Amino acid sequence: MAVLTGAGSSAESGVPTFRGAGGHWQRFRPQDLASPEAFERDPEFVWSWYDARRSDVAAVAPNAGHYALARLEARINDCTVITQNVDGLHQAAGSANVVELHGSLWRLRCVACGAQPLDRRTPMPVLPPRCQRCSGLLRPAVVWFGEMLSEEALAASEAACERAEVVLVAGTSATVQPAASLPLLGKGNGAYIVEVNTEETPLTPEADVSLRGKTAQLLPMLVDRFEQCSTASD
Ligand code: BJW
Ligand code: ZN
Repeated sequence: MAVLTGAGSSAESGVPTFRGAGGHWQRFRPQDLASPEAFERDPEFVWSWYDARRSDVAAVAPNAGHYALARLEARINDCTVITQNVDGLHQAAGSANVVELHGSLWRLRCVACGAQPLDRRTPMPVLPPRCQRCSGLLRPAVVWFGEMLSEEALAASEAACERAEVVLVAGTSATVQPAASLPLLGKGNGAYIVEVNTEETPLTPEADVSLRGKTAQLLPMLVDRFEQCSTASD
Protein backbone atom coordinates (compact mmCIF):
# COMPACT_ATOMS: atom_id res chain seq x y z
CA MET A 1 0.00 0.00 0.00
CA ALA A 2 1.09 3.56 -0.66
CA VAL A 3 -0.44 6.45 1.27
CA LEU A 4 -0.10 10.01 -0.03
CA THR A 5 -0.87 12.65 2.57
CA GLY A 6 -1.20 16.42 2.47
CA ALA A 7 -1.86 19.37 4.76
CA GLY A 8 -5.47 18.29 5.44
CA SER A 9 -4.21 15.28 7.36
CA SER A 10 -2.51 17.58 9.89
CA ALA A 11 -5.39 20.08 9.99
CA GLU A 12 -7.04 18.48 13.00
CA SER A 13 -3.75 18.69 14.88
CA GLY A 14 -4.08 22.45 14.46
CA VAL A 15 -1.63 22.90 11.58
CA PRO A 16 -3.05 25.27 8.93
CA THR A 17 -3.45 24.01 5.35
CA PHE A 18 -2.22 26.04 2.37
CA ARG A 19 -5.33 26.47 0.24
CA GLY A 20 -8.91 27.09 1.29
CA ALA A 21 -10.36 28.83 4.34
CA GLY A 22 -7.74 29.66 6.97
CA GLY A 23 -4.93 28.42 4.70
CA HIS A 24 -1.52 30.11 4.45
CA TRP A 25 -2.14 31.22 0.87
CA GLN A 26 -5.16 33.29 1.92
CA ARG A 27 -2.85 35.53 3.94
CA PHE A 28 0.35 35.33 1.90
CA ARG A 29 1.35 34.92 -1.71
CA PRO A 30 3.27 31.65 -2.18
CA GLN A 31 5.91 33.38 -4.28
CA ASP A 32 6.68 35.76 -1.35
CA LEU A 33 7.44 32.92 1.06
CA ALA A 34 7.86 29.53 -0.58
CA SER A 35 10.24 30.33 -3.42
CA PRO A 36 14.03 30.52 -3.76
CA GLU A 37 13.66 34.09 -5.12
CA ALA A 38 11.85 35.20 -1.96
CA PHE A 39 14.62 33.75 0.19
CA GLU A 40 17.30 35.45 -1.89
CA ARG A 41 15.45 38.76 -1.63
CA ASP A 42 14.68 38.67 2.08
CA PRO A 43 15.92 35.63 4.04
CA GLU A 44 14.91 37.16 7.37
CA PHE A 45 11.29 37.62 6.27
CA VAL A 46 11.05 34.07 4.93
CA TRP A 47 12.72 32.74 8.07
CA SER A 48 10.31 34.64 10.35
CA TRP A 49 7.42 32.70 8.74
CA TYR A 50 9.21 29.37 9.05
CA ASP A 51 10.30 30.13 12.61
CA ALA A 52 6.68 30.81 13.60
CA ARG A 53 5.48 27.64 11.86
CA ARG A 54 8.18 25.57 13.61
CA SER A 55 7.03 26.93 16.98
CA ASP A 56 3.38 26.22 16.14
CA VAL A 57 4.12 22.66 15.02
CA ALA A 58 6.35 22.00 18.06
CA ALA A 59 3.32 22.75 20.23
CA VAL A 60 0.92 20.29 18.57
CA ALA A 61 0.54 16.50 18.53
CA PRO A 62 -0.39 13.89 15.95
CA ASN A 63 -4.13 13.28 15.53
CA ALA A 64 -6.13 10.06 15.29
CA GLY A 65 -5.54 9.93 11.51
CA HIS A 66 -1.75 9.88 11.95
CA TYR A 67 -2.04 7.12 14.56
CA ALA A 68 -4.35 5.09 12.31
CA LEU A 69 -1.76 5.18 9.50
CA ALA A 70 0.94 4.00 11.91
CA ARG A 71 -1.35 1.08 12.85
CA LEU A 72 -1.88 0.31 9.18
CA GLU A 73 1.87 0.16 8.55
CA ALA A 74 2.25 -2.36 11.37
CA ARG A 75 -0.35 -4.60 9.68
CA ILE A 76 0.90 -4.49 6.09
CA ASN A 77 4.17 -5.95 4.80
CA ASP A 78 4.90 -3.15 2.39
CA CYS A 79 3.33 0.18 3.34
CA THR A 80 4.89 3.55 2.52
CA VAL A 81 3.60 6.89 3.75
CA ILE A 82 4.49 9.54 1.18
CA THR A 83 3.85 12.89 2.77
CA GLN A 84 3.91 16.38 1.33
CA ASN A 85 3.87 17.67 4.90
CA VAL A 86 6.99 19.04 6.51
CA ASP A 87 5.77 18.81 10.12
CA GLY A 88 7.11 15.37 11.12
CA LEU A 89 3.77 14.34 12.66
CA HIS A 90 3.62 10.93 10.90
CA GLN A 91 6.93 9.95 12.48
CA ALA A 92 5.77 11.34 15.84
CA ALA A 93 2.74 9.03 15.60
CA GLY A 94 4.97 5.99 15.01
CA SER A 95 5.07 5.63 11.21
CA ALA A 96 8.54 4.39 10.29
CA ASN A 97 8.43 4.11 6.51
CA VAL A 98 7.86 7.77 5.64
CA VAL A 99 9.04 9.65 2.54
CA GLU A 100 9.10 13.42 3.08
CA LEU A 101 8.50 14.57 -0.46
CA HIS A 102 8.71 18.30 0.33
CA GLY A 103 11.41 18.06 3.00
CA SER A 104 11.18 18.84 6.69
CA LEU A 105 10.81 21.91 8.90
CA TRP A 106 13.33 20.32 11.27
CA ARG A 107 16.20 20.03 8.80
CA LEU A 108 18.18 23.04 7.59
CA ARG A 109 20.45 23.36 4.58
CA CYS A 110 23.47 25.60 4.11
CA VAL A 111 23.21 27.47 0.81
CA ALA A 112 27.02 27.70 0.67
CA CYS A 113 28.38 24.26 1.63
CA GLY A 114 25.27 22.07 1.48
CA ALA A 115 25.48 20.85 5.11
CA GLN A 116 22.07 19.63 6.31
CA PRO A 117 21.92 19.86 10.11
CA LEU A 118 18.89 18.77 12.10
CA ASP A 119 17.72 21.63 14.29
CA ARG A 120 14.64 21.55 16.52
CA ARG A 121 15.17 24.85 18.33
CA THR A 122 12.05 27.01 18.65
CA PRO A 123 12.31 29.90 18.33
CA MET A 124 15.65 30.22 16.54
CA PRO A 125 18.00 32.38 18.62
CA VAL A 126 19.06 34.46 15.59
CA LEU A 127 17.36 34.94 12.22
CA PRO A 128 18.53 34.05 9.68
CA PRO A 129 20.65 31.25 11.19
CA ARG A 130 24.21 30.63 9.97
CA CYS A 131 26.10 27.41 9.23
CA GLN A 132 28.42 26.22 12.01
CA ARG A 133 30.81 24.80 9.44
CA CYS A 134 31.23 27.72 7.02
CA SER A 135 29.05 30.62 8.30
CA GLY A 136 26.93 30.40 5.15
CA LEU A 137 23.24 31.19 5.23
CA LEU A 138 21.05 28.32 6.44
CA ARG A 139 17.60 27.79 4.89
CA PRO A 140 14.80 25.39 5.77
CA ALA A 141 15.41 22.09 3.90
CA VAL A 142 11.98 22.19 2.30
CA VAL A 143 11.04 22.19 -1.39
CA TRP A 144 9.87 25.54 -2.71
CA PHE A 145 8.02 26.23 -5.95
CA GLY A 146 10.25 25.84 -8.98
CA GLU A 147 12.71 23.65 -7.07
CA MET A 148 13.41 20.01 -7.82
CA LEU A 149 12.27 17.43 -5.30
CA SER A 150 14.95 15.16 -3.87
CA GLU A 151 15.62 12.53 -6.54
CA GLU A 152 15.80 9.85 -3.90
CA ALA A 153 12.47 10.82 -2.31
CA LEU A 154 10.72 11.04 -5.68
CA ALA A 155 12.12 7.69 -6.87
CA ALA A 156 11.06 5.99 -3.62
CA SER A 157 7.56 7.50 -3.94
CA GLU A 158 7.17 6.47 -7.56
CA ALA A 159 8.35 2.94 -6.81
CA ALA A 160 5.96 2.66 -3.85
CA CYS A 161 3.01 3.78 -6.01
CA GLU A 162 3.98 1.54 -8.91
CA ARG A 163 4.03 -1.61 -6.77
CA ALA A 164 1.01 -0.68 -4.63
CA GLU A 165 -2.26 -2.62 -4.81
CA VAL A 166 -3.98 0.28 -3.06
CA VAL A 167 -3.07 3.97 -3.07
CA LEU A 168 -4.75 5.87 -0.25
CA VAL A 169 -4.77 9.66 -0.75
CA ALA A 170 -5.59 11.67 2.35
CA GLY A 171 -6.01 15.40 2.91
CA THR A 172 -4.36 16.81 -0.18
CA SER A 173 -5.82 19.20 -2.76
CA ALA A 174 -3.88 17.17 -5.37
CA THR A 175 -2.89 20.36 -7.16
CA VAL A 176 0.87 20.51 -6.65
CA GLN A 177 3.08 18.52 -9.02
CA PRO A 178 4.70 16.07 -9.15
CA ALA A 179 3.04 14.79 -5.93
CA ALA A 180 -0.46 15.04 -7.42
CA SER A 181 0.44 12.62 -10.23
CA LEU A 182 1.74 9.85 -7.96
CA PRO A 183 -1.68 8.21 -7.42
CA LEU A 184 -2.15 8.12 -11.21
CA LEU A 185 1.10 6.19 -11.50
CA GLY A 186 -0.42 3.61 -9.17
CA LYS A 187 -3.69 3.62 -11.08
CA GLY A 188 -1.81 3.02 -14.35
CA ASN A 189 -0.40 -0.13 -12.74
CA GLY A 190 -3.80 -1.35 -11.64
CA ALA A 191 -3.90 0.03 -8.09
CA TYR A 192 -7.22 0.74 -6.38
CA ILE A 193 -7.42 4.44 -5.47
CA VAL A 194 -9.08 5.56 -2.24
CA GLU A 195 -9.39 9.25 -1.47
CA VAL A 196 -10.21 10.79 1.92
CA ASN A 197 -10.90 14.51 1.81
CA THR A 198 -13.45 16.97 3.16
CA GLU A 199 -13.87 18.29 -0.40
CA GLU A 200 -13.77 17.16 -3.99
CA THR A 201 -10.35 17.41 -5.68
CA PRO A 202 -9.04 17.00 -9.25
CA LEU A 203 -8.25 13.42 -8.23
CA THR A 204 -11.82 12.57 -7.21
CA PRO A 205 -12.96 11.46 -10.70
CA GLU A 206 -9.95 9.10 -10.86
CA ALA A 207 -10.60 7.52 -7.45
CA ASP A 208 -12.33 4.15 -7.10
CA VAL A 209 -13.72 5.29 -3.76
CA SER A 210 -13.89 8.86 -2.52
CA LEU A 211 -14.73 9.32 1.13
CA ARG A 212 -15.92 12.78 2.08
CA GLY A 213 -14.88 13.71 5.61
CA LYS A 214 -12.05 14.41 8.02
CA THR A 215 -8.97 12.21 8.13
CA ALA A 216 -8.94 12.08 11.96
CA GLN A 217 -12.40 10.54 11.82
CA LEU A 218 -12.33 8.44 8.64
CA LEU A 219 -8.82 6.95 8.73
CA PRO A 220 -9.33 5.24 12.13
CA MET A 221 -12.65 3.82 10.82
CA LEU A 222 -10.96 2.53 7.65
CA VAL A 223 -8.09 0.95 9.56
CA ASP A 224 -10.44 -0.57 12.16
CA ARG A 225 -12.39 -2.22 9.35
CA PHE A 226 -9.19 -3.37 7.66
CA GLU A 227 -7.98 -4.93 10.93
CA GLN A 228 -11.30 -6.74 11.39
CA CYS A 229 -11.18 -8.11 7.83
CA SER A 230 -7.53 -9.15 7.98
CA THR A 231 -8.03 -10.84 11.39
CA ALA A 232 -11.04 -12.72 10.01
CA SER A 233 -9.00 -14.02 7.07
CA ASP A 234 -5.90 -14.94 9.17
C1 BJW B 1 -8.98 17.84 4.80
C2 BJW B 1 -9.09 18.24 6.10
C3 BJW B 1 -9.34 17.23 7.00
C4 BJW B 1 -8.69 19.98 5.03
N1 BJW B 1 -9.47 15.98 6.59
N2 BJW B 1 -9.12 16.59 4.39
C5 BJW B 1 3.11 20.48 -13.98
C6 BJW B 1 2.02 21.27 -14.31
C7 BJW B 1 1.88 22.54 -13.75
C8 BJW B 1 2.81 23.05 -12.85
C9 BJW B 1 3.89 22.27 -12.52
C10 BJW B 1 4.03 21.01 -13.08
N3 BJW B 1 5.18 20.45 -12.58
C11 BJW B 1 5.71 21.34 -11.69
C12 BJW B 1 4.96 22.46 -11.66
C13 BJW B 1 5.21 23.66 -10.83
C14 BJW B 1 4.81 23.50 -9.38
C15 BJW B 1 3.33 23.18 -9.27
O1 BJW B 1 2.90 22.08 -9.04
N4 BJW B 1 2.50 24.22 -9.38
C16 BJW B 1 1.05 24.03 -9.28
C17 BJW B 1 0.55 24.78 -8.01
C18 BJW B 1 0.40 24.49 -10.53
N5 BJW B 1 5.61 22.45 -8.74
C19 BJW B 1 6.83 22.67 -8.33
O2 BJW B 1 7.37 23.76 -8.47
C20 BJW B 1 7.56 21.53 -7.67
N6 BJW B 1 8.85 21.40 -8.26
C21 BJW B 1 9.04 20.80 -9.45
O3 BJW B 1 8.16 20.17 -10.01
O4 BJW B 1 10.30 20.97 -9.98
C22 BJW B 1 10.49 20.73 -11.36
C23 BJW B 1 9.76 21.79 -12.16
C24 BJW B 1 9.77 23.12 -11.76
C25 BJW B 1 9.07 24.10 -12.47
C26 BJW B 1 8.33 23.73 -13.60
C27 BJW B 1 8.32 22.40 -14.00
C28 BJW B 1 9.03 21.42 -13.27
C29 BJW B 1 7.79 21.83 -6.19
C30 BJW B 1 6.54 21.96 -5.41
C31 BJW B 1 6.89 22.36 -3.98
C32 BJW B 1 5.64 22.66 -3.14
N7 BJW B 1 6.04 23.31 -1.93
C33 BJW B 1 5.06 23.57 -0.89
C34 BJW B 1 5.76 24.29 0.28
C35 BJW B 1 6.63 23.26 1.04
C36 BJW B 1 7.35 23.84 2.20
C37 BJW B 1 6.45 24.40 3.28
O5 BJW B 1 5.59 23.70 3.84
O6 BJW B 1 6.63 25.58 3.56
O7 BJW B 1 4.46 22.34 -0.45
S1 BJW B 1 3.64 24.49 -1.49
C38 BJW B 1 2.45 23.62 -0.53
O8 BJW B 1 1.56 22.85 -1.40
C39 BJW B 1 3.23 22.60 0.28
C40 BJW B 1 2.33 21.40 0.23
O9 BJW B 1 3.07 20.23 0.52
C41 BJW B 1 1.80 21.47 -1.19
C42 BJW B 1 0.54 20.67 -1.39
O10 BJW B 1 -0.50 21.15 -0.63
P1 BJW B 1 -1.50 20.15 0.09
O11 BJW B 1 -0.77 19.34 1.07
O12 BJW B 1 -2.30 19.42 -0.91
O13 BJW B 1 -2.41 21.16 0.95
P2 BJW B 1 -3.63 22.09 0.46
O14 BJW B 1 -3.78 23.16 1.45
O15 BJW B 1 -3.50 22.47 -0.97
O16 BJW B 1 -4.89 21.11 0.52
C43 BJW B 1 -5.41 20.61 1.74
C44 BJW B 1 -6.50 19.62 1.39
O17 BJW B 1 -6.94 19.01 2.59
C45 BJW B 1 -7.75 20.24 0.73
O18 BJW B 1 -8.13 19.44 -0.38
C46 BJW B 1 -8.83 20.18 1.82
O19 BJW B 1 -10.12 19.95 1.29
C47 BJW B 1 -8.36 19.01 2.61
N8 BJW B 1 -8.68 19.03 4.03
N9 BJW B 1 -8.89 19.64 6.15
C48 BJW B 1 -9.36 15.74 5.23
N10 BJW B 1 -9.48 17.53 8.31
ZN1 ZN C 1 27.93 25.73 5.38
